[in-house]
Amino acid sequence: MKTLAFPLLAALVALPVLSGCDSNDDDETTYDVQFTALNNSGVTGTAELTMDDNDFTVEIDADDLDATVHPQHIHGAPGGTVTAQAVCPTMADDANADGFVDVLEGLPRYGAILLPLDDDISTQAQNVSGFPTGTSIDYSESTSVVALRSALVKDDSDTSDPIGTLGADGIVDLDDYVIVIHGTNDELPASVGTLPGLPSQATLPVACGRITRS
Ligand SMILES: [Cu+2]
Repeated sequence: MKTLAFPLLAALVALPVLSGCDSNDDDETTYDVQFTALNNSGVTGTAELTMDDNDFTVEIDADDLDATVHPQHIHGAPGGTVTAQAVCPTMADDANADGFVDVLEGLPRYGAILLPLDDDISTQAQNVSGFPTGTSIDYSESTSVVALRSALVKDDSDTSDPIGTLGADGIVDLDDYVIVIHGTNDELPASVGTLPGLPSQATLPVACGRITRS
């Protein structure tokens, strides 16, 4: 009993010291995003992403949105037509020349959804009611780096859906990915493309910004 108890006690004493070491922010990486309006939305905003040894945090501030739900994602999962860096689309990507760069026309530029920025960023599952709603976004969510890695670093189990992964050998470095904010109240012509089962108003990109390491 004595031999069993002593290592346990030693481990308990050592634990706070170890966790104290782990929580230092020496390895913190910060990324900045400057949003550009898309589809004449007038949306302005910025985002900051931070990653240290333990935690991953996303903060988004945006204004001049329409009063509706705003799905927002980190885009840029490799595969499909994105082979190197994700970029924000421009009006030059309006393939059918209807005056809108819709969510499908943007995909070749920004790639698949990597991470929905809803109320739980530890998983790729989308919780629509967890997306920001209204004319401004004041968003902050965190998760552990361990959870983020397990969500993203794996092979894509369904390459036909709009959500992609980093692959089993992938590295979580968000430099050169983008954040896209969607959702408008504008009346849109039927020519505006969308994802299966979703109205085009919900998916129309209204702002996009490149994630750039500070
Ligand atoms: Cu998106």
